Amino acid sequence: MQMPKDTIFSLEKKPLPPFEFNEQVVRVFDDMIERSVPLYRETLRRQAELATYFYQQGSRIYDLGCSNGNFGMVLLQSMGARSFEMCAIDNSAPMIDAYRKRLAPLRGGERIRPLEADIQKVVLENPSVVILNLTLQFLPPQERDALMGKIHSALSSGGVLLMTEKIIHGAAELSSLQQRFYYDFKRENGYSELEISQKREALENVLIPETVEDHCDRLRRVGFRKIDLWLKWFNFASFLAVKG
Ligand code: GEK
Repeated sequence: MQMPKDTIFSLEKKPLPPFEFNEQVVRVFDDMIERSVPLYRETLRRQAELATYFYQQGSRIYDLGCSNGNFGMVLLQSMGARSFEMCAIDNSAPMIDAYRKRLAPLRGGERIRPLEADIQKVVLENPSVVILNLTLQFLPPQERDALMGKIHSALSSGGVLLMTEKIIHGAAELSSLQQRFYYDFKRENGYSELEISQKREALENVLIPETVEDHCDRLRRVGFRKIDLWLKWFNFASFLAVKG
């Protein structure tokens, strides 16, 4: 099936509303994320392999900010016939609706349960794997420690947190260099100057990125000791953190 193309910011919008995960975004989400996040599919594929490796039988996987379920689809492939339980959470009703529709025809899809909820409020029950992809960045910075602390204390011993974030660099010059390569990447993927600048403006104060050091400091602060930055592309970083 042809994926609907993301043209949300192709015409000038005045005033420009802040970005939100509404029905319009959900309809074009796969095209948007693939053209906006470098190495998106590669990251999900390796995370699914890591999740399969770290998953402890009888425990749960949580995908926090699961959107329409792209991680879940790859996880089903990676797990094969193995039994597992995943709770996939997002507070956008149209995202969860799209996820449920996608799962319904899949054999073994009942191993995943999509849930419309706020990741800051849910109780995490017995997780050995937590996925947090491109979602912490949408929480107010002062509320991030609480979520990460909750994840660390809920994880079983030997459990893993897999997290991807858009980042900035602490040195202004290197931050601009990262931005430059990122906007080139978006141009290469067919986004116009207007689309790039309107999306940037719509995300201002909605998506607040931090540095790699900020993330590692927080991971340590909440109790993680084994931390790896396993993938980095200019202003995108994927971490894994194992609970000792
Ligand atoms: C992927 N992980 O495809 N509670 C629940 N969900 C939230 C909250 C919250 N407090 N805040 C934001 N979200 C996915 C991509 S997208 C990233 C994640 C992007 C949800 C929000 O509704 C959206 O679906 C998701 O977090 C962020 O790998 O599109 O840039």
